[in-house]
Amino acid sequence: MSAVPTFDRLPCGSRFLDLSRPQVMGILNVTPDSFSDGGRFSQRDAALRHAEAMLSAGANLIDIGGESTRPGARAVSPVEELERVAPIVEAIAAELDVIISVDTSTPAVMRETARLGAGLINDVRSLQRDGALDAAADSGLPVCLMHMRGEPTTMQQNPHYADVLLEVGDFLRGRMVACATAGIAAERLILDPGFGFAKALEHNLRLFKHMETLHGLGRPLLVGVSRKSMIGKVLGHEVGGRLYGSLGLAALAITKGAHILRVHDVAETVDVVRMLAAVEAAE
Ligand code: 7PJ
Repeated sequence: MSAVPTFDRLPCGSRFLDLSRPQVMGILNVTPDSFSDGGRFSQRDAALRHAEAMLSAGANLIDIGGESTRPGARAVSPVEELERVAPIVEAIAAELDVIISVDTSTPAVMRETARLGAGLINDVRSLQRDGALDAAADSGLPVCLMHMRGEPTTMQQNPHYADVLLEVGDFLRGRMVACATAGIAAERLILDPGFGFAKALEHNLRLFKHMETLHGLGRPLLVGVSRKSMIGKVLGHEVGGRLYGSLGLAALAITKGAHILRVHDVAETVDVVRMLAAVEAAE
C-alpha cells in the first residue's frame, strides 16, 4: 500500500487550495435540465444562491458544469456550453470568495473561464480533446485529470478490465506524461479514478477499496461518488435516497487519504469531515 503523500497549498488562480486537510467541492450544475424554468437572469440568480449556500455550508470549491456527463447524456456544442457556464463563473467570481472549478473538456471554455476568474480545470476527459492540453497549459491553472474510457454516451456499454486498478493507474500516469510534454507541471495536477465512468459496479467497488494504490502517483486524489449509481445498485435506492450511502463513502474516502471530495450535499459532508478531523486530532 502506498503511503498517503502530503501536500500543503495548491495555487488556484488568485486563491490557494489547502490540501493539508480534506477539502469539499460542491457541485453546481448549470445544465438546462437542472434549471428548467428559466430565463437567463433567474438561472444566474439561482446558481449564485446555490453556490452561496454551499459556501456557507463549508465548501472549499464550487464545481461548475455546463455539460451533463451522465451516461447517455446529449452532447452540447462549445458555444452552448460557454453560454451556460461563463455568466455563472463571472457572477460567482464577482460575488463570492471561493475557488471556482470548471467541469469542462472544451478548450474555449477553459480559456474563457480562466480569464473570468476560474481557479481549477476539472476535465472528465483528462485533456484529450483537440486543443485541451494547450488551453489548460496556457491558463496556468491546476487541472484535475479523471479516468474514463470512451464517451459518456457509450461508456457504460459492457465495460471490461483485466485489472481495473492497474489500468486506471496506467491511464492517469499516461495523462501526466502528456501534461508534462504540454508544459503542465506535475505540481498542477490532481488525479481522479472516475467512479461511475466506464465502470461496472464491481470495478467501482474494487477501485474504491484499493484507491490507496493511486497515492503512488504522487498527486492529490479527488473522489466523486456523491449520489452515484454505484450507491443505488448496492442499496436499491433512487438518486434522492443516496445521501447516507454517499456520506459513508465520503468518510471511507477520507480514511483512505482522498484529498478532495466532490459532493452535492455539502453541509452533511462537511459534518463528516469535521468529525473525522476531531478524532484524528485526539491523543
Ligand atoms: C465527476 C466529475 C467525478 C470529477 C462528474 C456526477 C457525474 N468530475 N464530474 N470526478 N462526476 N473530477 O456527478 O454524477 O467523479 S458528473
